[in-house]
This record gives sequence, C-alpha cells and structure tokens, in this order.
Amino acid sequence: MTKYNNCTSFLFNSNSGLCTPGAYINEKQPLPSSEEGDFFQSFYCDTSKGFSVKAYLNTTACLVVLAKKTYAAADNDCQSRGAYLMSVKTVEQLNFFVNLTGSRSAWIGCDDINQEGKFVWKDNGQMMTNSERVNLFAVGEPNDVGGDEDCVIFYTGNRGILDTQCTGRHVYVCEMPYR
Ligand SMILES: [Ca+2]
Ligand SMILES: [Ca+2]
Repeated sequence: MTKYNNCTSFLFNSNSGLCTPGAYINEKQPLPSSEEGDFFQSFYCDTSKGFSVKAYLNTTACLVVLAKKTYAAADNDCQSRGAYLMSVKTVEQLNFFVNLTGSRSAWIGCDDINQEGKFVWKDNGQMMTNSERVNLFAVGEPNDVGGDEDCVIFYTGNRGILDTQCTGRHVYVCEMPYR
C-alpha cells in the first residue's frame, strides 16, 4: 500500500473503484462534487476558533498560538477551547514548535506539579519517558531551582527545554485533540 504524507482526506469513486488522496479541506472550501466520488475526511479542525491546520513531518495538527499567560491560565484557556497545551515530545516536534512560536519563550504542555520530578504530558496524562527527558531537556535541566520549578518552557538560546516557575508569563500553543 502506498503511504501518502499529509493525506487527511480521500475521494472514492465507486464506478472506477479508485481512491484519490487529498489534503485537509476546511469548511470554507467547496467539497468535491458527487460525480467525482464520495468524499472522506479523517481530520477535523474548527478554524472558526482561531485554530489552523499545520503540517510537520508526517503529522497534521490543529493548533493556535496565543499571547503570554501564566501556566495555569494558559492551561485553562486551552481546556476552555476543547484543546490542551501542545505536548512536544521529540526534537523534531520541538523544532516545529520553535518555528510556530517565533522563538519566543513558550509553555510546553507538561509539568511536575502533582509529584516533584514526575513530568506528566498534557495531551494524554502519560508520564514523560526517560528517553524523552534525555532528548528534550537542556543540559543541567530540570533542576527545580528553589524547589519551585514545576512547569516547562522552551527558551531561545537554550539547547532544550527547562523547568521554570509556573507563575511566569509565556506564549503558548493550544492543540485540538485529533479526531
Ligand atoms: Ca519541579
Ligand atoms: Ca530549571
């Protein structure tokens, strides 16, 4: 079977029996006519709430970048939009994230608020793995300075993410769950 990158929709023509891969189509674009086949889309992104579809590597995501808030306020805001703070789990995702946020300091969707040293991802509540920790954190981080660093940002100039006080204000990215 052929793999099509960034294919989030397809047309099936029952006369020819052929599938045609397609990209994401939003509600403002016209759907293909029925003569072309039946249209299927595997990805929905409500662009009326400021979200837009971003593609990176083999992933398509529904995201919005928002202005500085504290971690709790940013977290609440994402939840009120039916989304979560974007969880950045690979170096490739981190590069994409830095592009999105324009290299500003930005919240990453994970924290160790509940249990010191146990970082939990916002997207699925899973604990950060050891390899994620090694790949993502800058050298010497996380260091929980003053016993008061339970939230995580990327900050330009650092080669990796770092733990910091949750009361700081940083830009953030809300991600809509894949559906
Ligand atoms: Ca901590
Ligand atoms: Ca730190």
